Amino acid sequence: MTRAGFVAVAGRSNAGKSTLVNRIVGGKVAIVSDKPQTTRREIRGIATRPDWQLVLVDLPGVQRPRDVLTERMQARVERVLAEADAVLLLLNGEQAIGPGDRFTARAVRNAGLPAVIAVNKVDRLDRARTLAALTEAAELDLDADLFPISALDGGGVPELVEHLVSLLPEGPFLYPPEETSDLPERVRLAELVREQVLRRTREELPHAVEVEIDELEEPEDGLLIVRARVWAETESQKGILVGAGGRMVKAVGTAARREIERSTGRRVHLDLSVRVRKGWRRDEGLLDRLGIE
Ligand SMILES: Nc1nc2c(ncn2[C@@H]2O[C@H](COP(=O)(O)OP(=O)(O)OP(=O)(O)O)[C@@H](O)[C@H]2O)c(=O)[nH]1
Ligand SMILES: [Mg+2]
Repeated sequence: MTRAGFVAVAGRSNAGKSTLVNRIVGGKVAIVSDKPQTTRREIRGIATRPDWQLVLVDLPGVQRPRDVLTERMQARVERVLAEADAVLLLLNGEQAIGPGDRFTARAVRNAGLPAVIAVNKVDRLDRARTLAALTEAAELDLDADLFPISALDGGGVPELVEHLVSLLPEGPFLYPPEETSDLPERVRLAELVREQVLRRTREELPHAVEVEIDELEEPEDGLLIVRARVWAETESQKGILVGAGGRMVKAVGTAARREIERSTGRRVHLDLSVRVRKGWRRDEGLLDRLGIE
């Protein structure tokens, strides 16, 4: 009999949730950055072995909602917790436990699901600090097993995966075994562009940017033409994204094209344009179209 089910991955922004999902799945299904609130959509990463299928639901970092975008992100977290088979609470071992972690721990307790806590980034901690982080995690008062891990180098991850699998119900696979993510191709490609924007911007800009794929064409075998729009909220943000003499948009475009080529195995022509759309984070219609539900 096989096991299969959903594990919601919750935790503060920057804890390393997307890095861990990518590590377990063995490919890039979610983009990663050192900026807060990188993940905006629920992303399912699927790992399949002969006798189990683990579907990890990578969630946006929990925070206090401040606009329609973040309200939707928060509501999404609650919905996913309601439907999962188990919850993994990921903590950033480099930081003390804060109100965000306690908020998530409460949500996990209320959901009444089997819970697991992993303390991440132990590659950056010595033994004493790892122990202190684990002790602090135990004080969250969740009935959960504790795992010290490094999503970055993979340390401790096999033990964590083995435990998560033991919490899954018996049943048939939920996705075809070769699938690693449930995102539509357009969203996946838009995210690869946004990742390159995040790498090159600071402060308010990462939050103000969204990317939409306008057109996807395959005029000949092995060639993919991608037209993407980078949305900013103000003219001055647009100026930064375009850069002096178009240098920024060019650098983003070159790096994103390489990522898309790697991910699709095709030759890619990427056409990027930067546009202003005031208040897109409050625009319900646009958020629907972008798949942020
Ligand atoms: N040293 C170290 N860095 C890590 C580890 N895991 C993640 N990181 C880094 O932490 C940062 C945040 O990682 P993400 O995976 O984007 O974090 P997240 O929890 O998905 O964040 P949100 O999507 O904003 O909620 C990135 O710079 C990662 O490279 C780890 O095990 N060790
Ligand atoms: Mg993330």
